[in-house]
Amino acid sequence: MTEATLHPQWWHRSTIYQIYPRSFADSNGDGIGDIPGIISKLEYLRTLGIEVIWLSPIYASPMDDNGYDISNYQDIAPEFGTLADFDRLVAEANSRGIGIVLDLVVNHTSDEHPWFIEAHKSVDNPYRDFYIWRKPAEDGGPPNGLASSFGGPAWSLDPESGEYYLHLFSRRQPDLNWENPKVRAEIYKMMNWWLKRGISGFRMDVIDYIGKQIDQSVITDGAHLHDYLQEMNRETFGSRNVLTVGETWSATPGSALLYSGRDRGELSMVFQFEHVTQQWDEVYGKWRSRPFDLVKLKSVLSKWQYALSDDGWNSLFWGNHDLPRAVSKYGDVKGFPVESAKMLATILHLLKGTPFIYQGEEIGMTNAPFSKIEQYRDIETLNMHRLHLEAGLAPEEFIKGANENGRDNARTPMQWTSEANAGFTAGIPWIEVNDNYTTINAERAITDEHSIWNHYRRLIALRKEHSVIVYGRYQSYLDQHPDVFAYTRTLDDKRLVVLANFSARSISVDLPNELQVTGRCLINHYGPVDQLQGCIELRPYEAFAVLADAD
Ligand code: TEU
Ligand code: CA
Repeated sequence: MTEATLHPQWWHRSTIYQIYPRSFADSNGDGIGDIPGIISKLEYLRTLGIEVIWLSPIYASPMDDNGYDISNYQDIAPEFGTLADFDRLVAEANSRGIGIVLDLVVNHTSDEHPWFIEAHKSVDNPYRDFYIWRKPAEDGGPPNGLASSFGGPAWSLDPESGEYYLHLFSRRQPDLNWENPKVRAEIYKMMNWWLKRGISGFRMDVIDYIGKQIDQSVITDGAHLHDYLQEMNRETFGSRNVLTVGETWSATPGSALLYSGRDRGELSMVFQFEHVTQQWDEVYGKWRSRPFDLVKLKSVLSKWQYALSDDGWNSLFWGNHDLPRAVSKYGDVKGFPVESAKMLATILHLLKGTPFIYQGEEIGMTNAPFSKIEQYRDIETLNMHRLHLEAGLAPEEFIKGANENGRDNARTPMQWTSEANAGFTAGIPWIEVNDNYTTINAERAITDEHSIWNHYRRLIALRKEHSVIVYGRYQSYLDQHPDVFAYTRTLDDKRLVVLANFSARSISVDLPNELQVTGRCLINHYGPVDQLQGCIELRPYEAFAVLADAD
Protein backbone atom coordinates (compact mmCIF):
# COMPACT_ATOMS: atom_id res chain seq x y z
CA MET A 1 0.00 0.00 0.00
CA THR A 2 1.38 3.38 -0.90
CA GLU A 3 0.09 6.80 -0.12
CA ALA A 4 -0.89 7.51 -3.69
CA THR A 5 -3.49 4.75 -3.57
CA LEU A 6 -5.11 6.02 -0.42
CA HIS A 7 -7.58 8.63 -1.69
CA PRO A 8 -6.55 11.30 0.78
CA GLN A 9 -9.12 13.77 2.09
CA TRP A 10 -8.31 16.84 4.14
CA TRP A 11 -10.30 15.56 7.11
CA HIS A 12 -8.17 12.41 7.34
CA ARG A 13 -5.41 14.47 8.89
CA SER A 14 -7.46 16.90 10.98
CA THR A 15 -8.40 16.84 14.60
CA ILE A 16 -11.88 18.10 15.45
CA TYR A 17 -12.93 19.95 18.57
CA GLN A 18 -16.53 19.84 19.75
CA ILE A 19 -18.01 22.93 21.38
CA TYR A 20 -21.19 22.81 23.41
CA PRO A 21 -21.96 26.53 23.10
CA ARG A 22 -24.07 26.83 26.22
CA SER A 23 -21.16 25.72 28.39
CA PHE A 24 -18.11 27.08 26.57
CA ALA A 25 -17.64 30.81 27.21
CA ASP A 26 -20.11 33.50 28.26
CA SER A 27 -19.34 36.96 26.92
CA ASN A 28 -22.14 39.00 28.48
CA GLY A 29 -22.67 37.68 31.99
CA ASP A 30 -26.08 36.06 31.48
CA GLY A 31 -24.62 32.73 32.59
CA ILE A 32 -24.99 31.14 29.14
CA GLY A 33 -22.12 30.57 26.75
CA ASP A 34 -22.46 32.33 23.40
CA ILE A 35 -20.91 32.92 19.97
CA PRO A 36 -18.90 36.02 20.94
CA GLY A 37 -17.53 33.88 23.77
CA ILE A 38 -16.42 31.25 21.24
CA ILE A 39 -14.77 33.91 19.08
CA SER A 40 -12.80 35.10 22.10
CA LYS A 41 -11.34 31.58 22.48
CA LEU A 42 -10.31 30.96 18.86
CA GLU A 43 -6.70 31.78 19.62
CA TYR A 44 -6.77 29.12 22.34
CA LEU A 45 -8.01 26.59 19.80
CA ARG A 46 -5.53 27.63 17.13
CA THR A 47 -2.70 27.12 19.60
CA LEU A 48 -4.03 23.70 20.47
CA GLY A 49 -3.80 22.91 16.76
CA ILE A 50 -7.31 21.74 15.90
CA GLU A 51 -8.56 22.44 12.39
CA VAL A 52 -12.29 21.97 12.74
CA ILE A 53 -14.90 22.99 15.29
CA TRP A 54 -18.11 21.02 15.54
CA LEU A 55 -20.65 23.35 17.09
CA SER A 56 -23.58 21.78 18.92
CA PRO A 57 -26.81 23.54 17.84
CA ILE A 58 -26.86 27.34 17.89
CA TYR A 59 -30.21 27.78 16.11
CA ALA A 60 -33.39 29.40 17.41
CA SER A 61 -34.89 27.04 19.94
CA PRO A 62 -37.13 26.92 23.03
CA MET A 63 -34.23 24.92 24.57
CA ASP A 64 -36.29 21.99 25.79
CA ASP A 65 -33.23 19.86 24.88
CA ASN A 66 -30.60 22.64 24.84
CA GLY A 67 -31.02 23.45 21.17
CA TYR A 68 -31.61 19.94 19.76
CA ASP A 69 -35.20 21.19 19.41
CA ILE A 70 -35.07 23.77 16.62
CA SER A 71 -37.81 26.32 15.93
CA ASN A 72 -36.00 28.11 13.09
CA TYR A 73 -33.19 26.43 11.16
CA GLN A 74 -32.08 29.71 9.60
CA ASP A 75 -31.66 31.87 12.66
CA ILE A 76 -29.49 31.94 15.77
CA ALA A 77 -30.86 31.58 19.30
CA PRO A 78 -30.77 35.08 20.84
CA GLU A 79 -28.91 33.80 23.92
CA PHE A 80 -26.12 32.62 21.59
CA GLY A 81 -25.99 35.76 19.41
CA THR A 82 -26.99 36.82 15.92
CA LEU A 83 -26.37 35.74 12.34
CA ALA A 84 -23.82 38.54 12.14
CA ASP A 85 -21.99 36.99 15.12
CA PHE A 86 -22.11 33.65 13.35
CA ASP A 87 -20.66 35.07 10.12
CA ARG A 88 -17.93 36.69 12.16
CA LEU A 89 -17.20 33.35 13.84
CA VAL A 90 -16.82 31.62 10.46
CA ALA A 91 -14.56 34.38 9.14
CA GLU A 92 -12.40 34.57 12.27
CA ALA A 93 -12.12 30.80 12.48
CA ASN A 94 -11.29 30.45 8.76
CA SER A 95 -8.58 33.09 9.07
CA ARG A 96 -6.93 30.79 11.63
CA GLY A 97 -7.25 27.72 9.41
CA ILE A 98 -10.25 26.42 11.36
CA GLY A 99 -13.50 25.30 9.72
CA ILE A 100 -16.93 25.37 11.36
CA VAL A 101 -19.07 22.24 11.22
CA LEU A 102 -22.73 22.69 12.17
CA ASP A 103 -25.00 20.25 13.93
CA LEU A 104 -27.76 19.21 11.54
CA VAL A 105 -30.81 18.18 13.57
CA VAL A 106 -33.35 17.04 11.00
CA ASN A 107 -34.87 13.91 12.45
CA HIS A 108 -37.18 16.24 14.37
CA THR A 109 -37.95 19.91 14.93
CA SER A 110 -39.22 21.82 17.94
CA ASP A 111 -42.97 21.86 18.49
CA GLU A 112 -42.57 25.63 18.07
CA HIS A 113 -41.28 25.30 14.51
CA PRO A 114 -43.75 27.01 12.11
CA TRP A 115 -44.15 23.70 10.23
CA PHE A 116 -45.41 21.99 13.36
CA ILE A 117 -47.57 24.93 14.36
CA GLU A 118 -49.21 24.71 10.92
CA ALA A 119 -49.38 20.91 10.93
CA HIS A 120 -51.15 21.06 14.24
CA LYS A 121 -53.94 23.27 12.95
CA SER A 122 -55.93 20.62 11.09
CA VAL A 123 -55.68 17.24 9.41
CA ASP A 124 -55.82 18.85 5.96
CA ASN A 125 -53.22 21.55 6.59
CA PRO A 126 -50.54 21.46 3.87
CA TYR A 127 -47.89 20.90 6.56
CA ARG A 128 -49.75 18.05 8.27
CA ASP A 129 -47.73 15.51 6.33
CA PHE A 130 -44.43 17.08 7.43
CA TYR A 131 -44.83 15.07 10.63
CA ILE A 132 -45.96 11.58 11.53
CA TRP A 133 -49.56 11.19 12.72
CA ARG A 134 -51.50 8.04 13.49
CA LYS A 135 -54.94 7.20 14.80
CA PRO A 136 -55.12 5.83 18.36
CA ALA A 137 -55.03 2.10 19.04
CA GLU A 138 -58.41 0.42 19.62
CA ASP A 139 -58.31 1.21 23.33
CA GLY A 140 -57.65 4.89 22.55
CA GLY A 141 -54.01 4.63 23.63
CA PRO A 142 -50.87 5.26 21.54
CA PRO A 143 -50.84 3.59 18.09
CA ASN A 144 -48.01 1.24 19.08
CA GLY A 145 -45.49 0.58 21.82
CA LEU A 146 -42.63 2.76 20.55
CA ALA A 147 -40.83 4.47 23.42
CA SER A 148 -39.13 7.87 23.55
CA SER A 149 -35.39 7.93 24.28
CA PHE A 150 -36.18 10.32 27.09
CA GLY A 151 -38.72 7.95 28.67
CA GLY A 152 -42.42 7.23 28.20
CA PRO A 153 -44.28 6.63 24.94
CA ALA A 154 -43.00 8.11 21.69
CA TRP A 155 -46.53 9.29 20.89
CA SER A 156 -48.49 12.28 22.20
CA LEU A 157 -52.15 12.88 21.60
CA ASP A 158 -53.33 15.96 19.75
CA PRO A 159 -56.74 16.33 21.42
CA GLU A 160 -58.25 18.44 18.65
CA SER A 161 -57.80 15.94 15.82
CA GLY A 162 -57.81 12.88 18.06
CA GLU A 163 -54.56 11.71 16.43
CA TYR A 164 -51.18 11.00 17.92
CA TYR A 165 -47.89 12.47 16.64
CA LEU A 166 -44.56 10.71 16.88
CA HIS A 167 -41.62 12.01 18.93
CA LEU A 168 -38.71 9.67 19.49
CA PHE A 169 -37.27 12.24 21.91
CA SER A 170 -39.24 14.72 24.04
CA ARG A 171 -42.87 15.54 23.24
CA ARG A 172 -41.53 18.94 22.23
CA GLN A 173 -39.41 17.30 19.48
CA PRO A 174 -41.91 15.99 16.89
CA ASP A 175 -40.34 13.69 14.27
CA LEU A 176 -40.26 14.91 10.69
CA ASN A 177 -41.73 12.69 7.98
CA TRP A 178 -38.82 11.94 5.67
CA GLU A 179 -41.06 9.97 3.33
CA ASN A 180 -42.52 13.33 2.27
CA PRO A 181 -40.37 14.70 -0.60
CA LYS A 182 -41.36 18.26 0.39
CA VAL A 183 -39.72 17.78 3.78
CA ARG A 184 -36.53 16.59 2.17
CA ALA A 185 -36.53 19.47 -0.32
CA GLU A 186 -36.93 22.03 2.49
CA ILE A 187 -34.08 20.49 4.44
CA TYR A 188 -31.74 20.46 1.45
CA LYS A 189 -32.57 24.10 0.75
CA MET A 190 -31.70 24.98 4.33
CA MET A 191 -28.44 23.00 4.19
CA ASN A 192 -27.39 24.82 1.01
CA TRP A 193 -28.14 28.14 2.66
CA TRP A 194 -25.62 27.30 5.42
CA LEU A 195 -23.08 25.84 3.01
CA LYS A 196 -23.15 29.11 1.08
CA ARG A 197 -22.39 30.91 4.34
CA GLY A 198 -19.04 29.15 4.34
CA ILE A 199 -19.37 26.28 6.78
CA SER A 200 -17.09 23.25 6.50
CA GLY A 201 -19.62 20.50 6.98
CA PHE A 202 -22.29 18.91 9.15
CA ARG A 203 -22.53 16.60 12.11
CA MET A 204 -25.86 14.85 11.63
CA ASP A 205 -27.96 14.19 14.69
CA VAL A 206 -29.48 10.66 14.95
CA ILE A 207 -29.24 10.38 11.19
CA ASP A 208 -29.77 6.61 11.33
CA TYR A 209 -33.41 7.38 12.26
CA ILE A 210 -34.49 9.18 9.11
CA GLY A 211 -35.46 6.03 7.18
CA LYS A 212 -37.80 4.91 9.97
CA GLN A 213 -40.77 2.68 9.08
CA ILE A 214 -43.10 3.34 11.93
CA ASP A 215 -45.78 0.81 11.12
CA GLN A 216 -43.21 -1.96 11.23
CA SER A 217 -41.65 -0.45 14.39
CA VAL A 218 -38.40 0.01 12.47
CA ILE A 219 -36.48 3.09 13.64
CA THR A 220 -32.87 2.72 12.56
CA ASP A 221 -31.60 1.42 9.23
CA GLY A 222 -34.97 1.74 7.51
CA ALA A 223 -35.37 0.68 3.88
CA HIS A 224 -34.72 4.15 2.42
CA LEU A 225 -32.09 5.44 4.85
CA HIS A 226 -29.20 5.19 2.41
CA ASP A 227 -31.30 6.46 -0.51
CA TYR A 228 -32.06 9.60 1.47
CA LEU A 229 -28.41 10.12 2.37
CA GLN A 230 -27.35 9.68 -1.24
CA GLU A 231 -30.03 12.13 -2.32
CA MET A 232 -28.92 14.60 0.36
CA ASN A 233 -25.33 14.24 -0.76
CA ARG A 234 -26.29 14.93 -4.39
CA GLU A 235 -28.56 17.85 -3.56
CA THR A 236 -26.31 19.58 -1.05
CA PHE A 237 -22.73 18.98 0.05
CA GLY A 238 -21.64 16.34 -2.46
CA SER A 239 -20.05 18.84 -4.81
CA ARG A 240 -18.23 20.64 -1.99
CA ASN A 241 -15.11 19.65 -0.17
CA VAL A 242 -16.70 19.40 3.27
CA LEU A 243 -16.75 16.93 6.14
CA THR A 244 -19.87 15.07 7.20
CA VAL A 245 -20.25 12.84 10.21
CA GLY A 246 -23.42 10.99 11.09
CA GLU A 247 -24.43 10.19 14.65
CA THR A 248 -25.47 6.54 14.39
CA TRP A 249 -25.94 4.65 17.64
CA SER A 250 -27.09 1.66 15.59
CA ALA A 251 -24.04 1.49 13.31
CA THR A 252 -22.32 -1.83 12.78
CA PRO A 253 -19.08 -2.21 10.84
CA GLY A 254 -21.24 -3.36 7.92
CA SER A 255 -23.50 -0.33 7.92
CA ALA A 256 -20.55 2.00 8.54
CA LEU A 257 -19.16 0.85 5.21
CA LEU A 258 -22.43 1.86 3.58
CA TYR A 259 -22.41 5.29 5.21
CA SER A 260 -18.74 6.05 4.66
CA GLY A 261 -17.68 3.84 1.77
CA ARG A 262 -15.57 5.73 -0.72
CA ASP A 263 -17.87 5.19 -3.68
CA ARG A 264 -21.18 5.33 -1.83
CA GLY A 265 -21.80 9.07 -2.13
CA GLU A 266 -23.04 9.38 1.46
CA LEU A 267 -21.00 10.65 4.43
CA SER A 268 -17.36 11.10 5.36
CA MET A 269 -17.73 9.00 8.50
CA VAL A 270 -20.09 8.07 11.33
CA PHE A 271 -19.92 8.03 15.09
CA GLN A 272 -20.45 4.47 16.31
CA PHE A 273 -21.07 3.82 20.00
CA GLU A 274 -20.30 0.17 20.51
CA HIS A 275 -17.47 0.92 22.92
CA VAL A 276 -19.95 2.98 24.93
CA THR A 277 -23.01 0.74 24.98
CA GLN A 278 -21.11 -2.48 25.68
CA GLN A 279 -20.64 -1.12 29.20
CA TRP A 280 -24.33 -0.60 29.93
CA ASP A 281 -26.70 -2.71 32.01
CA GLU A 282 -29.27 -4.81 30.13
CA VAL A 283 -32.19 -3.52 32.18
CA TYR A 284 -31.28 -0.04 33.41
CA GLY A 285 -29.05 0.91 30.50
CA LYS A 286 -26.51 3.55 31.31
CA TRP A 287 -28.13 4.34 34.67
CA ARG A 288 -26.43 1.27 36.06
CA SER A 289 -23.09 0.46 34.51
CA ARG A 290 -20.91 -2.61 34.46
CA PRO A 291 -17.33 -2.74 35.70
CA PHE A 292 -14.74 -1.58 33.19
CA ASP A 293 -13.35 -4.40 31.05
CA LEU A 294 -10.27 -3.53 28.96
CA VAL A 295 -10.29 -6.78 26.99
CA LYS A 296 -13.82 -5.99 25.83
CA LEU A 297 -12.98 -2.37 25.03
CA LYS A 298 -9.94 -3.42 22.98
CA SER A 299 -11.92 -6.02 21.09
CA VAL A 300 -14.54 -3.43 20.10
CA LEU A 301 -12.04 -0.79 19.04
CA SER A 302 -9.95 -3.33 17.13
CA LYS A 303 -13.00 -4.73 15.39
CA TRP A 304 -13.77 -1.26 14.01
CA GLN A 305 -10.16 -0.62 13.03
CA TYR A 306 -10.02 -3.86 11.04
CA ALA A 307 -13.45 -3.50 9.47
CA LEU A 308 -12.76 -0.04 8.05
CA SER A 309 -9.14 -0.57 7.11
CA ASP A 310 -9.54 -0.59 3.33
CA ASP A 311 -12.72 1.35 2.80
CA GLY A 312 -14.85 3.66 4.93
CA TRP A 313 -13.40 5.83 7.65
CA ASN A 314 -13.56 5.77 11.46
CA SER A 315 -14.31 8.61 13.81
CA LEU A 316 -12.40 8.41 17.10
CA PHE A 317 -13.77 9.75 20.36
CA TRP A 318 -14.02 9.07 24.07
CA GLY A 319 -16.60 11.69 24.93
CA ASN A 320 -19.20 14.14 23.70
CA HIS A 321 -22.02 16.25 25.15
CA ASP A 322 -24.13 13.13 25.83
CA LEU A 323 -21.41 11.07 27.48
CA PRO A 324 -19.44 11.14 30.72
CA ARG A 325 -16.01 12.75 30.83
CA ALA A 326 -13.33 10.54 29.28
CA VAL A 327 -10.97 10.57 32.25
CA SER A 328 -13.79 9.80 34.69
CA LYS A 329 -15.10 6.96 32.55
CA TYR A 330 -11.92 5.26 31.39
CA GLY A 331 -9.17 6.78 33.50
CA ASP A 332 -8.30 7.16 37.17
CA VAL A 333 -9.47 10.52 38.50
CA LYS A 334 -8.51 9.80 42.10
CA GLY A 335 -5.11 8.20 41.71
CA PHE A 336 -3.64 9.24 38.36
CA PRO A 337 -5.77 11.94 36.75
CA VAL A 338 -3.00 13.42 34.62
CA GLU A 339 -1.27 10.18 33.63
CA SER A 340 -4.49 8.38 32.77
CA ALA A 341 -5.83 11.32 30.74
CA LYS A 342 -2.62 11.41 28.70
CA MET A 343 -2.65 7.67 28.22
CA LEU A 344 -6.23 7.80 26.91
CA ALA A 345 -5.31 10.58 24.50
CA THR A 346 -2.29 8.68 23.19
CA ILE A 347 -4.21 5.48 22.60
CA LEU A 348 -7.09 7.20 20.79
CA HIS A 349 -5.20 9.74 18.70
CA LEU A 350 -2.82 7.18 17.24
CA LEU A 351 -5.62 4.97 15.92
CA LYS A 352 -6.72 5.21 12.31
CA GLY A 353 -9.58 7.67 11.88
CA THR A 354 -10.42 11.29 12.62
CA PRO A 355 -10.08 12.16 16.32
CA PHE A 356 -12.66 14.29 18.10
CA ILE A 357 -11.91 16.18 21.32
CA TYR A 358 -14.83 17.23 23.47
CA GLN A 359 -14.38 20.65 25.11
CA GLY A 360 -12.52 20.38 28.41
CA GLU A 361 -11.17 16.89 27.67
CA GLU A 362 -7.87 18.53 26.69
CA ILE A 363 -7.44 19.84 30.24
CA GLY A 364 -8.69 16.69 31.95
CA MET A 365 -12.10 17.93 33.07
CA THR A 366 -13.98 15.37 35.16
CA ASN A 367 -17.58 14.33 35.78
CA ALA A 368 -19.91 16.62 37.73
CA PRO A 369 -19.88 15.86 41.47
CA PHE A 370 -23.63 16.44 41.84
CA SER A 371 -25.37 14.78 44.77
CA LYS A 372 -28.92 16.12 44.46
CA ILE A 373 -31.30 15.81 41.54
CA GLU A 374 -31.90 19.59 41.75
CA GLN A 375 -28.38 20.19 40.46
CA TYR A 376 -29.11 18.46 37.15
CA ARG A 377 -30.48 20.33 34.14
CA ASP A 378 -30.65 17.66 31.42
CA ILE A 379 -34.13 16.68 30.24
CA GLU A 380 -33.11 13.04 29.83
CA THR A 381 -31.69 12.81 33.35
CA LEU A 382 -34.71 14.53 34.91
CA ASN A 383 -37.23 12.38 33.03
CA MET A 384 -35.42 9.11 33.70
CA HIS A 385 -35.07 10.01 37.36
CA ARG A 386 -38.83 10.25 37.69
CA LEU A 387 -39.50 7.07 35.70
CA HIS A 388 -36.84 4.89 37.32
CA LEU A 389 -37.87 5.97 40.82
CA GLU A 390 -41.49 5.18 40.01
CA ALA A 391 -40.30 1.77 38.82
CA GLY A 392 -38.55 1.13 42.12
CA LEU A 393 -34.91 2.16 41.67
CA ALA A 394 -33.48 3.69 44.87
CA PRO A 395 -32.81 7.47 44.59
CA GLU A 396 -29.15 7.01 45.64
CA GLU A 397 -28.70 4.38 42.98
CA PHE A 398 -30.08 6.68 40.32
CA ILE A 399 -27.76 9.51 41.41
CA LYS A 400 -24.87 7.07 41.30
CA GLY A 401 -25.81 6.16 37.72
CA ALA A 402 -26.23 9.83 36.78
CA ASN A 403 -22.85 10.62 38.35
CA GLU A 404 -21.31 7.96 36.16
CA ASN A 405 -23.13 8.35 32.88
CA GLY A 406 -25.56 11.29 32.92
CA ARG A 407 -25.28 13.87 30.16
CA ASP A 408 -24.73 16.82 32.51
CA ASN A 409 -21.27 15.44 33.34
CA ALA A 410 -20.10 16.84 30.03
CA ARG A 411 -22.10 20.04 30.31
CA THR A 412 -20.62 21.78 33.34
CA PRO A 413 -18.93 25.01 32.23
CA MET A 414 -15.55 24.98 30.56
CA GLN A 415 -12.88 25.70 33.16
CA TRP A 416 -10.80 28.59 31.87
CA THR A 417 -9.13 30.07 34.94
CA SER A 418 -8.95 29.78 38.72
CA GLU A 419 -11.12 32.87 39.12
CA ALA A 420 -14.79 32.84 40.16
CA ASN A 421 -16.93 30.47 38.06
CA ALA A 422 -13.76 29.22 36.40
CA GLY A 423 -13.72 32.35 34.25
CA PHE A 424 -16.70 30.98 32.31
CA THR A 425 -19.09 33.78 33.23
CA ALA A 426 -19.26 37.00 35.21
CA GLY A 427 -22.83 36.08 36.14
CA ILE A 428 -24.50 32.97 37.52
CA PRO A 429 -23.80 29.92 35.35
CA TRP A 430 -26.85 28.03 34.03
CA ILE A 431 -25.39 24.84 35.53
CA GLU A 432 -22.92 24.61 38.41
CA VAL A 433 -19.20 24.80 37.72
CA ASN A 434 -17.21 21.77 38.85
CA ASP A 435 -15.38 22.93 41.98
CA ASN A 436 -12.08 21.39 40.90
CA TYR A 437 -11.58 24.40 38.58
CA THR A 438 -8.94 25.91 40.85
CA THR A 439 -6.57 23.12 39.82
CA ILE A 440 -8.07 21.98 36.51
CA ASN A 441 -8.25 24.99 34.20
CA ALA A 442 -6.96 26.06 30.81
CA GLU A 443 -4.87 28.98 31.98
CA ARG A 444 -2.81 26.74 34.20
CA ALA A 445 -2.64 23.94 31.59
CA ILE A 446 -1.19 26.15 28.89
CA THR A 447 1.73 27.31 30.99
CA ASP A 448 2.63 23.84 32.26
CA GLU A 449 4.84 22.03 29.79
CA HIS A 450 3.77 18.68 31.29
CA SER A 451 0.03 19.34 31.21
CA ILE A 452 -2.60 17.17 29.58
CA TRP A 453 -3.22 20.13 27.25
CA ASN A 454 0.35 20.15 25.96
CA HIS A 455 0.14 16.40 25.48
CA TYR A 456 -2.94 16.86 23.26
CA ARG A 457 -1.16 19.61 21.37
CA ARG A 458 1.72 17.25 20.60
CA LEU A 459 -0.61 14.48 19.45
CA ILE A 460 -2.50 16.84 17.14
CA ALA A 461 0.78 18.03 15.63
CA LEU A 462 2.04 14.45 15.18
CA ARG A 463 -0.99 13.52 13.08
CA LYS A 464 -0.26 16.39 10.71
CA GLU A 465 3.35 15.34 10.39
CA HIS A 466 3.25 11.52 10.10
CA SER A 467 1.32 9.72 7.40
CA VAL A 468 1.71 6.46 9.28
CA ILE A 469 -0.63 7.88 11.95
CA VAL A 470 -3.16 8.84 9.32
CA TYR A 471 -3.01 5.84 7.01
CA GLY A 472 -0.98 3.08 8.62
CA ARG A 473 -2.54 -0.38 8.82
CA TYR A 474 -3.68 -1.30 12.33
CA GLN A 475 -2.72 -4.51 14.08
CA SER A 476 -3.46 -5.26 17.74
CA TYR A 477 -1.38 -7.43 20.09
CA LEU A 478 -1.81 -8.89 23.57
CA ASP A 479 -5.58 -8.94 23.00
CA GLN A 480 -6.25 -10.98 26.15
CA HIS A 481 -4.02 -8.91 28.42
CA PRO A 482 -6.29 -7.35 31.07
CA ASP A 483 -4.20 -4.18 31.56
CA VAL A 484 -2.16 -3.50 28.44
CA PHE A 485 -3.29 -2.00 25.13
CA ALA A 486 -0.76 -2.65 22.35
CA TYR A 487 -0.96 -2.03 18.64
CA THR A 488 1.11 -1.21 15.61
CA ARG A 489 0.43 1.00 12.61
CA THR A 490 2.27 0.19 9.40
CA LEU A 491 2.65 2.18 6.20
CA ASP A 492 5.20 1.21 3.56
CA ASP A 493 8.48 0.90 5.48
CA LYS A 494 7.20 2.82 8.52
CA ARG A 495 6.04 1.04 11.65
CA LEU A 496 4.66 2.73 14.74
CA VAL A 497 4.41 0.74 17.98
CA VAL A 498 1.93 2.00 20.56
CA LEU A 499 1.85 0.62 24.10
CA ALA A 500 -0.28 1.62 27.07
CA ASN A 501 -0.86 0.48 30.62
CA PHE A 502 -4.53 0.91 31.54
CA SER A 503 -3.91 0.26 35.24
CA ALA A 504 -2.68 2.01 38.38
CA ARG A 505 0.03 -0.64 38.88
CA SER A 506 3.38 -1.17 37.23
CA ILE A 507 3.06 -4.02 34.78
CA SER A 508 5.81 -6.22 33.34
CA VAL A 509 4.98 -7.41 29.90
CA ASP A 510 6.70 -9.85 27.56
CA LEU A 511 6.71 -8.22 24.17
CA PRO A 512 5.74 -10.24 21.12
CA ASN A 513 8.40 -10.12 18.39
CA GLU A 514 6.49 -7.64 16.28
CA LEU A 515 6.66 -5.07 19.07
CA GLN A 516 10.39 -5.42 19.66
CA VAL A 517 11.81 -2.45 17.79
CA THR A 518 14.40 0.26 18.07
CA GLY A 519 13.51 3.72 16.93
CA ARG A 520 12.38 7.19 17.87
CA CYS A 521 9.89 7.94 20.62
CA LEU A 522 7.17 10.19 19.17
CA ILE A 523 5.17 10.69 22.35
CA ASN A 524 5.46 9.66 26.00
CA HIS A 525 4.66 11.07 29.41
CA TYR A 526 7.14 9.39 31.75
CA GLY A 527 10.27 9.64 29.69
CA PRO A 528 11.26 8.68 26.16
CA VAL A 529 11.46 5.02 25.23
CA ASP A 530 13.41 4.15 22.09
CA GLN A 531 14.25 0.48 22.57
CA LEU A 532 11.63 -2.20 23.00
CA GLN A 533 13.17 -5.55 23.81
CA GLY A 534 12.14 -8.67 25.72
CA CYS A 535 10.26 -7.94 28.89
CA ILE A 536 9.49 -4.31 29.63
CA GLU A 537 7.99 -2.51 32.57
CA LEU A 538 5.10 -0.10 32.08
CA ARG A 539 4.49 2.37 34.88
CA PRO A 540 0.94 3.30 36.03
CA TYR A 541 -1.02 4.58 33.05
CA GLU A 542 2.14 4.93 31.03
CA ALA A 543 1.71 5.15 27.26
CA PHE A 544 4.13 5.86 24.46
CA ALA A 545 4.69 5.39 20.75
CA VAL A 546 7.93 4.38 19.06
CA LEU A 547 8.50 4.94 15.36
CA ALA A 548 10.74 2.04 14.36
CA ASP A 549 13.90 2.63 12.34
CA ALA A 550 13.55 1.19 8.86
CA ASP A 551 15.44 -2.13 8.60
O1 TEU B 1 -28.46 12.09 20.70
C1 TEU B 1 -29.11 10.90 20.34
C2 TEU B 1 -29.42 10.03 21.41
O2 TEU B 1 -29.98 8.99 21.14
C3 TEU B 1 -29.05 10.45 22.80
O3 TEU B 1 -30.14 11.04 23.37
C4 TEU B 1 -28.64 9.25 23.51
O4 TEU B 1 -29.56 8.24 23.29
C5 TEU B 1 -28.59 9.41 24.97
O5 TEU B 1 -27.80 10.47 25.34
C6 TEU B 1 -27.98 8.18 25.55
O6 TEU B 1 -28.77 7.74 26.61
C7 TEU B 1 -28.63 13.20 19.91
C8 TEU B 1 -27.95 14.38 20.55
O7 TEU B 1 -26.58 14.14 20.61
C9 TEU B 1 -28.57 14.62 21.89
O8 TEU B 1 -27.93 15.63 22.61
C10 TEU B 1 -30.03 14.98 21.65
O9 TEU B 1 -30.69 15.10 22.89
C11 TEU B 1 -30.75 13.93 20.82
O10 TEU B 1 -30.00 13.51 19.69
C12 TEU B 1 -32.04 14.48 20.29
O11 TEU B 1 -31.77 15.46 19.32
CA1 CA C 1 -24.05 34.82 27.29
